[in-house]
Amino acid sequence: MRIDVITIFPEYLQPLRAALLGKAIERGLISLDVHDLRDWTHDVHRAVDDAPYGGGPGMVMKPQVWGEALDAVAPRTESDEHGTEHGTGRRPRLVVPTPAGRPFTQRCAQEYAAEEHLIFACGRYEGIDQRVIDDAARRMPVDEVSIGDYVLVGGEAAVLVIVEAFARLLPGVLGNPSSAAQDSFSTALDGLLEGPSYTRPEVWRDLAVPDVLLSGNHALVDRWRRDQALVRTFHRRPDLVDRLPEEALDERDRAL
Ligand code: 6GU
Repeated sequence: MRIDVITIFPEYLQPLRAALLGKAIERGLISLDVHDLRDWTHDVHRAVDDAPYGGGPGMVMKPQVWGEALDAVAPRTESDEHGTEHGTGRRPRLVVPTPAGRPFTQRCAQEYAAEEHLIFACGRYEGIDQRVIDDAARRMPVDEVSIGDYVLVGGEAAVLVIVEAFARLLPGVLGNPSSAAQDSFSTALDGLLEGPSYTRPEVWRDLAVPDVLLSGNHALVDRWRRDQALVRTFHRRPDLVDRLPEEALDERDRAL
């Protein structure tokens, strides 16, 4: 998979080259290019922002600079100019992190893991001139996404989060692929939160591991884990329980 990130703080994306993702890059599973937005400015000040039309606080990122940057990173194709059918090459998807975006979820992570080429456009200040997004949407799929109900200074930290979320789903990135299959929000868990985990020793600071986990009875262990997932989700994320499809709960679940 190819990943491009456009930002005014390229050094902020360095953590993507560390640890698990760094390994995936070294092994050629992911190619990562981080671009400095200011490379596409033409003035001595290398300005990327300007005052908002209509007034108000903050600055807005200029469309001309972003337009050139996106043209360079996602070159226009024949079909963009002539409206002809696309060849075999799939269009990249443009992802714009913004607190005003649609919620980024595990489902989005799964969708991104199936893409060939993702481009991340990191905005700062009050955001990017909307025409940049509208223009890009004329030739590629564009997602404006938020990673939660809080405001960050810029999209960079969100890109770290989003890339980490989908990259671990790529074949060969995780050492043990079944760990992703059993995650919180996974289909195996019906979208519930994962329950607690334990390892040795059996008793630690007076706290014992639940007996059932030592029983060797796999059916009982599975049932217990399911109960724990339900109880935890009910307490911490009642919204997730409400959204469960009727058939996701068996009689035993409903009794809890
Ligand atoms: Cl994706 N970007 C910014 N700047 N702030 C956010 C966010 C994204 N998600 C939540 N807050």
